[in-house]
Amino acid sequence: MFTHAITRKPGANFAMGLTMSSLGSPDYGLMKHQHETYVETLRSLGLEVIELEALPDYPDAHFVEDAAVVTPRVGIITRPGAVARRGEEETIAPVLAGYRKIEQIRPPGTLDGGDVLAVDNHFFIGISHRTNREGADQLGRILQEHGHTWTPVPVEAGLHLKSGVNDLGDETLIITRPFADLECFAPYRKCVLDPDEAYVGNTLLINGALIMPAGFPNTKKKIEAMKREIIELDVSEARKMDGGLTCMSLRF
Ligand code: CIR
Repeated sequence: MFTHAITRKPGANFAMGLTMSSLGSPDYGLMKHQHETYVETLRSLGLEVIELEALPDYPDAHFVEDAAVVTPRVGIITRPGAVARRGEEETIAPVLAGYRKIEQIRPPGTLDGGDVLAVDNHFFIGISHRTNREGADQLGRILQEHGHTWTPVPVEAGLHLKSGVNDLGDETLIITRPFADLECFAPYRKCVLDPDEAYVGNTLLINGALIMPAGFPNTKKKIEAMKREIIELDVSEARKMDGGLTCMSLRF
């Protein structure tokens, strides 16, 4: 059960952040509104939300998920793979220190929290353009010291591991086809995404309720069959900046 979340308000310059998407330029007013709705949704699911102020020097800083990994036993401050984002993590450390013993990823390791998927006590760590093998190994060692297990996963497409695979509960994953074919995910049941709905791979499970991006009817139908509570949120503006539902909070 999650009881807390850390979020950060998007800054007025959030459109200056990194993006590979070609969905057009995002709108600040709409982003603010969508982010507020997101925070309200987390609160409505019983979480105490610690909302941090925007960081003008870091236009991607509202994607707080990348700055830390939190387990029931430990909080790990990352070392973001994108140089432009390095420094965001230092602002999360003092906040998380109020809730968890803190560990840290050190150079030459790089790691983005978006590459870390927890399924119960097991952690899948993506090796991507942002997370290198050294960063994954460091995180793996820390997790093991705290009684968790882990597996490295190659991320060949998309920004992060969690851009394409997330936990739906009951040993079921929502997953894109390339990830579904990997041996490490063989033990799980799978909701495999149609290629044109791959963005729903970034779906967020909070205490049994599933928050999914709005506008993906085929996947919604598949998930409805699982009898989950579904909350659809419009995250169009975060998507234009390569972000989504998991990226905008740290849950613990
Ligand atoms: C970036 O490229 O770093 C941001 N524009 C998007 C980060 C998304 N974070 C995530 O998926 N965990």
